[in-house]
Amino acid sequence: MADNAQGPDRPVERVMPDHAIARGDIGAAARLMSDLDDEVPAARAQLRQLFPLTGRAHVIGVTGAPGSGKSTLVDQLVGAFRQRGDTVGVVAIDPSSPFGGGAILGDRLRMQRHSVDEGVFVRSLASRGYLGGLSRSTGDIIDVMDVMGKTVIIVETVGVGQDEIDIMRFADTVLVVQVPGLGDDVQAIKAGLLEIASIFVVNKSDLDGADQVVRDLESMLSTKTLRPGIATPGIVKVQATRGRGIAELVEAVDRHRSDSHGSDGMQTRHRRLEHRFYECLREALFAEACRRFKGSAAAERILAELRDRRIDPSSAATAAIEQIVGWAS
Ligand SMILES: Nc1nc2c(ncn2[C@@H]2O[C@H](COP(=O)(O)OP(=O)(O)OP(=O)(O)O)[C@@H](O)[C@H]2O)c(=O)[nH]1
Ligand SMILES: [Mg+2]
Repeated sequence: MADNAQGPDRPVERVMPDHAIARGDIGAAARLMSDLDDEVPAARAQLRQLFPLTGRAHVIGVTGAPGSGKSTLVDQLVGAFRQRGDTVGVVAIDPSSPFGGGAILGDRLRMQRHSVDEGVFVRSLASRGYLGGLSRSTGDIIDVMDVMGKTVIIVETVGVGQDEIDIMRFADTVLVVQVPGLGDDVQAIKAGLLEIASIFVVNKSDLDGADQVVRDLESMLSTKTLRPGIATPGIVKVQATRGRGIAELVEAVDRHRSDSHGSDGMQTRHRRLEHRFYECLREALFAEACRRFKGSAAAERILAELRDRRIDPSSAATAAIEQIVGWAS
């Protein structure tokens, strides 16, 4: 934790709010998370105040196909990080279970060996119904855990869809879990996953075909041209059920972590923050534009022209913008 406190994201002159959550009040942290979920306005204001306390934790994203062993792996990682003195937050995102049953219950059971450990805080999030708000709630929870002083935060999410890729934008290190026996295709090679993977974890190495998965990944990585400045992802073979390969994986995470504290990593962190800013800006601008436009005389006129097909939607939008902010484009 000591080295985190001096991390590159923390200029010394930053004013640090004193807050119960930062002093270790777990109940206050849990309450803030629920209030953020329920969109209690005071909760957002509180998080705003706490923002200077964020940016210290190392955030690890874990993604991969359903059943690839992500939760088993996370459980092992929690054990390994705790053993060497890290404090750990876990965010488990479950896309399928409608009532917080199913997989989440499974995760809870698996995590039970850590449940009496004050150094571990687990929060499950059912993604059903969030419709795109998922990455914001995940970001909120990560921020609160960061304020709690967790030195490592692990986010588990199923490898499907855009949401998952967005969520991975919060992670400093992204583990993409692969397993043998899911067909010929290397499962990761959905567009985007290669771009976000820091380390490929080949799990279930006790099953036939694990070495083939490693070879497939190696050959894929050797032919793929990565964006400049992006390191080639490492590959680590593990058997999560028995903890085999976990020490090597932790080493690989550490290596990636120290690399990512260099100037490239700093840039990535800054880019991520800017990305969050632009997301907020887009939402706020759109809401403000609609507020000004709807019901105005200009809106009546522009929408009537659109309905008569005298102008197309894109020109109507440009005309609306001119009205709203006086821009011409
Ligand atoms: N043979 C073998 N089975 C494993 C290994 N790791 C996990 N499993 C099993 O794979 C199954 C799924 O494990 P989970 O950890 O729940 O997988 P998950 O990716 O979290 O699953 P979802 O969250 O539902 O997507 C369980 O039955 C595990 O015991 C492994 O290394 N070898
Ligand atoms: Mg799971």
